[in-house]
Amino acid sequence: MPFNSPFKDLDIPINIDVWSLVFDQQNVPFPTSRRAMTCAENTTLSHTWDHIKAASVDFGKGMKDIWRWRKGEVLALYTPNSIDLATAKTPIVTLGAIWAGAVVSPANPLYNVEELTFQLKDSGAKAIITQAPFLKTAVEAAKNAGIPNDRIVLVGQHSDPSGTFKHFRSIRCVDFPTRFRKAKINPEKDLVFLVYSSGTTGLPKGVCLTHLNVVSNILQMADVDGRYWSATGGLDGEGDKFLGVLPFFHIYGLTCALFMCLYLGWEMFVVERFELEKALQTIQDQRITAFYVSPPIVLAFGKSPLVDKYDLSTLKVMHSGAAPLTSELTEAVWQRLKIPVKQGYGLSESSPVVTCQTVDEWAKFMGSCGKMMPNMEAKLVDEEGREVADGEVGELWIKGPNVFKGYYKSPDRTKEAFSEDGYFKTGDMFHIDKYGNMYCVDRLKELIKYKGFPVPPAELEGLILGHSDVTDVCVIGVDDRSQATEVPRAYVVLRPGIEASDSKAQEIMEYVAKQVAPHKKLRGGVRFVAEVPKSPSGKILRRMLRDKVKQEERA
Ligand code: 4UW
Repeated sequence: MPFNSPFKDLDIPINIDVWSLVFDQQNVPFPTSRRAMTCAENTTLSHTWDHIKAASVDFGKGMKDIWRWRKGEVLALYTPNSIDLATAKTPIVTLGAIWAGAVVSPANPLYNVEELTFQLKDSGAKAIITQAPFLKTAVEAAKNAGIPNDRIVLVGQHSDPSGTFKHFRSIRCVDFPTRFRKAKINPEKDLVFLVYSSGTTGLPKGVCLTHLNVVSNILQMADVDGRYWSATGGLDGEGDKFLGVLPFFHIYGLTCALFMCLYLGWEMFVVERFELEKALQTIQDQRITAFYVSPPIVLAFGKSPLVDKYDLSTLKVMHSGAAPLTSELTEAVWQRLKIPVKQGYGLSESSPVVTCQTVDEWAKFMGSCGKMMPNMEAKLVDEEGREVADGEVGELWIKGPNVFKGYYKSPDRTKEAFSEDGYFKTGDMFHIDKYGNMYCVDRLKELIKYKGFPVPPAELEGLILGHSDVTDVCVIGVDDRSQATEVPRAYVVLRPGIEASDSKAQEIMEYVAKQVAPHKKLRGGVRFVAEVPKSPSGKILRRMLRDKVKQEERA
């Protein structure tokens, strides 16, 4: 029998879009003129909730006026987190674009020209937002994708001295701004995000998330996790304070950090990227009470000697997700700092949260990813799609209002991703206990996760096959416990006559590094093999190789 969430179902409204959920709240239960987002490194740079709301409308009107923006057109974001005051900032741009009816497609700012070009072309983006340090790559990729220069827009402190590229500030409507209205959204049909994920087969594809998907997940998380926090009753009566380390170009950061904080009125201190000392300093100085992280950050808190130099006594909880977290690490942080680390699990395709531990139960069910979100239903199945017996491990299949409708312009991949009875096949292996706690034990699909960031093995294999000395290759993720992450490793078959040597391995690693974003480098190295395991139909049996490596490591 399929099982339901143990939480009480929520009444999720089907007629509200993401912008309205966040900003059109009746009787907002927190002071809106207070700081909502502050730059962790320079706290004089801060926005109130009221300002973010008003500035997002200004930007949305500018898009409609200057670009004649139409609902459903895609706006690409190619920038790290930013909130500097004098200029503008990804949260405002993101929310402004949503106000105007845009579909926002965030890209990792470390992508190179080819990677970004793929996303811009595939999504059909009509404009791109970036920052000065990323402009060169953005311009080349935009050119490849046919986006004109006047639709490449800068945010951040620097404008373009040549005047070729507009600054965010100039995308505003000066004459009669009242003539523009918020886009009319059908939350069940209209997309709010097109995020790129590797899915089960290894090549990136656009995940279509509707307004209803994202609204649902904000409300589901607000119900399960938000009930423990307060916008007003935390320390000093000010409310809880969050450290925003998750990137806003990933769905985990967008839904769980950006939208949740704005929706619930939590104050957030934003950092551009995670650096341990800066994070520790901010936690101490700003009296941070909670933050959402990925396992390598938990590792730093559990093991780094720097941690002892700071007063972290205000921190009430860390919430980890995006990759497996071991109980040893949770235990290490608890023994050392008495800070609970609870875990969540999710994927881009479910906007993203599927399960989440609560503050009450993290210690009792350590190692679990928690219970399923309200309004969700699931089953665990074997290779034939038959439900497994109670307590056994099976692939997790899910249904719920937060689960996406399909991959962008990919009916075949969409069909493969869903079962005939409408469940999305996550590609992750779970078991569930009698209380509804879910444990992620393995990954069936091909995806590799480096520090929470997806690395599609098929993409790396395609590149490596372009090396003239290589005849075959298989890329898998191997555990690097010292960093609490998987790292990609290539198993390479060399052309006859080419010697397998350390320098050849190095050469192949460098060959890949030159062509990919840094998180996709072959940090797990290159191993030479006589052949790559394949099925009779020629499909690479990555799982067989992974199991073999795991066995060797255990021996
Ligand atoms: N344990 C083992 C985990 C876990 C995991 C994710 O890049 P995507 O598509 O999406 C994400 C989403 C992260 C996330 C969602 C909800 C949540 O509460 C949370 O923590 C608070 C994090 O990363 O990658 C999806 C894939 O990442 C793996 C899994 O294989 C999944 O299919 N993954 N969380 N706790 N593996």
